[in-house]
Parts: sequence; structure tokens; C-alpha cells
Amino acid sequence: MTEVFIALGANLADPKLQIRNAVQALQQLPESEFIACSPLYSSSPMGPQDQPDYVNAVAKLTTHLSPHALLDEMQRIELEQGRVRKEERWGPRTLDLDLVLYGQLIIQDERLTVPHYGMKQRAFVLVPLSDVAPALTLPDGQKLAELVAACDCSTLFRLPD
Ligand code: A4P
Ligand code: MG
Repeated sequence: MTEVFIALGANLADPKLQIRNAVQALQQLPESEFIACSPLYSSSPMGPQDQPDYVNAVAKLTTHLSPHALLDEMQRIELEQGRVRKEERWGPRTLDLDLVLYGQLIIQDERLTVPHYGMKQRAFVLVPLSDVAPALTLPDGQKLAELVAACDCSTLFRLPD
């Protein structure tokens, strides 16, 4: 079993409900065990500003699925929740699932970049990740706690449970 972390983001069509439904779908994944989900956070959009705030969270699982089989499952869940892939970079979406970490593996191919390329700069990934894995060290040896301490959390708000 490999420990994996998946970042969830949504900013359309009742984002909180989208995240809750996605968590339920992740709980049903084959060959996998759902361990925990962080609290939900509200965050102002990174990228184009003419879109609603996001709801973000991070889920922790263990899995026997390969990284690519897991990505297939994640993309199936995105599509089942009405995701329409548009041209605009960083545009609004009903649900985005990003594979943040797959154990300590480093993956770089045409479908997957793991660790996720933006994770170190994104408070909306780092903070919920540290909720579910406070003692984590990244594959490059960096401590998550140090990245969290250095990140700008000024537009990230924990939502009430
Ligand atoms: N892909 C490569 N690596 C990965 C990975 N680690 N996890 C490939 C998931 N997918 C990965 O993804 C495009 C392709 O990336 C996939 O086909 C997969 O093979 P996508 O979901 O269609 O595209 P995207 O998400 O629109 O693009 P991108 O650049 O990944 O966007 P991001 O980085 O996910 O950013 N603001 C706030 N506050 N909160 C957010 O959650 N999210 C975004 C999207 C923008 N602004 C945001 C947030
Ligand atoms: Mg994505």
C-alpha cells in the first residue's frame, strides 16, 4: 500500500457539495483505503480573478492502484461531477482533483507530474495537506512544516465544519 494525497478544488455549482461528493467517491475507490480528509477551506482564486472563490481540501488515502490507474479514477470522478475541460488556464471548474504526492515517488511523464508542480507555492494545498500529514517530508527532503510557515495564507480561510 502506498500513501497518497489528493488535492480537491471546486468553485462552481455549490462547491462545498462538490467537495463532499468527491470525498464520497474517493471513499469508494477500488484497491484503496480512505484515511482522512482535511477541513474545508475557502480561498481566493489563483489565476483569473473574475471567478468565484474556491473551496479546497486535501484527502489522504492508501492504495494499491498505480499512479496512472489512480489518475484514471480521479478523472472519472471529475467527469461524473460535471467537469468540462475548457481552454482557459486556471479557469473555473465544478471539481478539480490533483495528485499531490504518491508516496515518495517522483513521476515526470506526459500524463503525470508528481509531486504536483504547483504544490509548494499554494497555501490552499499546503495548509490542508499539513492538517492530514503534519510531519510530512517531500521527496526532495523539504519539510512540509517549513513550506507552510513560509507560504502566504492571507486569503485562505477555514470553513466551519
Ligand atoms: N497532470 C499532470 N500531473 C498531474 C497531477 N499530479 N495530478 C495532467 C492531476 N493531473 C495531472 O489537468 C490537465 C492534465 O494535467 C491532466 O490531463 C493530467 O494528465 P486538468 O485538471 O485538465 O487541468 P487544470 O487543472 O485546469 O490545469 P492545471 O494547470 O493543472 O491547473 P491547476 O494547477 O490544477 O489549477 N485557485 C484556488 N484558490 N484554488 C484552486 O484549487 N485551482 C486552479 C487550477 C486554479 N486556481 C485555483 C485553484
Ligand atoms: Mg487539475
